[in-house]
Amino acid sequence: MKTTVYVFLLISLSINLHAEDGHNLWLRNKNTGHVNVVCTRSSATLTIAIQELQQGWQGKEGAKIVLTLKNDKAIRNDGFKLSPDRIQANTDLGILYGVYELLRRQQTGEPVEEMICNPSYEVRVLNHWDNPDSSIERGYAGRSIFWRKGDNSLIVTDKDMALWKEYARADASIGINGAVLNNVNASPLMLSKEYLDRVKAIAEVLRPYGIKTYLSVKFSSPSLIGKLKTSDPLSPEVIKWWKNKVQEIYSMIPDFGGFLVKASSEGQPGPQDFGRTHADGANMLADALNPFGGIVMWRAFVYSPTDLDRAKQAYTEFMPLDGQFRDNVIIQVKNGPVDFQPREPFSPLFGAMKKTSVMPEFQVTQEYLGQAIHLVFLATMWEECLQSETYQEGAGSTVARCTDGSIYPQKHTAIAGVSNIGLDTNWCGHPFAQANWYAFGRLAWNNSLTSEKIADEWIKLTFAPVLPGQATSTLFSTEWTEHFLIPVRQMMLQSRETAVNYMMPLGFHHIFSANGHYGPGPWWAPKGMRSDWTPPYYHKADTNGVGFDRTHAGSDAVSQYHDPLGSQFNDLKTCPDKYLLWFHHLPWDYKMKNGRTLWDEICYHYETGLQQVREFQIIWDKVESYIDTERFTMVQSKLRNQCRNAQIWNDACLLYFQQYSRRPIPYDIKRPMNDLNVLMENDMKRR
Ligand code: GCV
Repeated sequence: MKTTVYVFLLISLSINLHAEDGHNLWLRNKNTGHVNVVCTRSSATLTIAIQELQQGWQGKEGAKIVLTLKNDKAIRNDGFKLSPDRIQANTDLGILYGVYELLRRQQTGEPVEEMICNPSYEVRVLNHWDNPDSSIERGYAGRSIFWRKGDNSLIVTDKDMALWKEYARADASIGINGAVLNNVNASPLMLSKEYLDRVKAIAEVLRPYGIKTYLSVKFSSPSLIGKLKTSDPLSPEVIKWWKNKVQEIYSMIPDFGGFLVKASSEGQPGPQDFGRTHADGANMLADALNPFGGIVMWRAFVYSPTDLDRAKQAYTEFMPLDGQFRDNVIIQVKNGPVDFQPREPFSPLFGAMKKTSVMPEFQVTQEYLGQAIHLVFLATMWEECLQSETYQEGAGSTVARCTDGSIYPQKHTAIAGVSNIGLDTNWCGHPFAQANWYAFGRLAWNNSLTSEKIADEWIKLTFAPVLPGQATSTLFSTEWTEHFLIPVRQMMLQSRETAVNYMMPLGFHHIFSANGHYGPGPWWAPKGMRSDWTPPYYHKADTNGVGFDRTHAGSDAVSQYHDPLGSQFNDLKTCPDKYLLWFHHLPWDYKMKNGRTLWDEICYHYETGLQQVREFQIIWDKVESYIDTERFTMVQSKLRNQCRNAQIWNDACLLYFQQYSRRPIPYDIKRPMNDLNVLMENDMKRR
């Protein structure tokens, strides 16, 4: 009998493993029955909430769900109270979030219990690095969904609106409530009337889903489009120009969220061009936005071409300004002190400023992590950052708690993710890159979620077979769990450490080739290039050793961390291996804690990374019968590509550093397959 049921299930599964192009993301599941929704209020958001319940209901047939808008002090912002037959919230959006939570629980087989669910951050925003010509900086999934190239590029079509609606729904389903529509390397065009008209149209589609629109602004806009002689933030005419511009925006988009600013960084204009500080610049914009409730997200990604350790610069520039920012300014800080590397210690700006609001910026797009080719699940990296102990107010002062208002009150709390979406049918290029969009939203909503839980949910929602009329959770058989869910989840959870192993183990960082940030280039240093844009600046390899000395005896970056952490990083005995070459310059024969030499340990890490991706191929091939051919072959082919690239990383780094270590690659490790001179020659053609 058991066998018959099993065979029947397998047959029905295979019938239903129809091709999926990934466009429906984690929102593939349909209702399996009817639900009676009772809601006495009406609004565009509540209409969506009711529709979602009806279209996705997988609970008891004919059950009744009451949606109640009632103030409750225990519910914060757009949080909600969930029980099996009721969703209560202070706002319409809270109701919608409650609906998505309820449906997710039904579809993933989690019980629906009495619970209050509040967001960790008030603002949970995606940063789209999209340009007006529709290209996307560091985008690997096609062109922009917001901006188009060519004639009539600003005309809003039905197709545009349909796509924006799908985007808004996906965001809302995971709790994202903001979208910065354009690149931080901002075009001044974005503030012109024509572009603002399109922003207005986008805002209207996103609004019912609770997504506020924000814009990145170019600091020199008053001169560039306002034709003023200066953009000095203290000049009365500049102040007036921004006030008028902000007023114009709010007259078109009453719930506009505010500005994101990259200033005095990587060639972008900023207050320092006029001898002013970041606080002068940010406050001027904040004052213009304040009457309308808007905020300024002012980025701390700043570094100048000096000899000073780049990892120290943001802290050095911003710490003296603590307490000088308006309370509607939030300093947006990348997770690490350099730049979204495969692994960095957390930025010391978290847990440093006590009188200034600070928000984390994560990169969802995989600029430095294999782009849309490598399978790398980033939740583990973000979890590592959020759970890092800063010791700001003693033990328990994690990055998460230092940014969500738990340690110091902040008027606004926020978190940003640099988006990985584009016009590709599956939105993200790689089917597994969708998991990073999903993970960002889930962590922004609840910064204490584990990567394992997020991966589990995402796999169930994204890959579970869809059988008409059958609740998804009933299909999680032991067979499916053991042979699909567990190995795929394990692969995802391992994948970031694997990438670190074959790219930059033991604290190596920024040893990418050229500006493409994909392959290895530890040698890359074209003549005349700023040294802090070249890998040798970061690895400092020579025949004596390797690594960046950031101890008290070196650049002293360790002093930017609170003790005991600063001392732990400073001391070789306590510095975690994963940050060794980030903080220390060591001889090649340095004895690791496990007894190996540093050189051997480096070699074993590269080898391990390479072998781990080869394992991923096997794991994936084994799950073939559980998923549709379209997504299976796409991932299979990308994994092949990832393996080839991991081999190149392995060969390039071992052969390049061997020139300095002058030691053999351990004999139990497979030999490189590529010649160093060929790899270098090809790479040096790039810029
Ligand atoms: C938007 C890195 C990227 C740049 C990016 C910059 C930033 O340097 O390579 O493309 O520019 O970060 O975050 O501003």
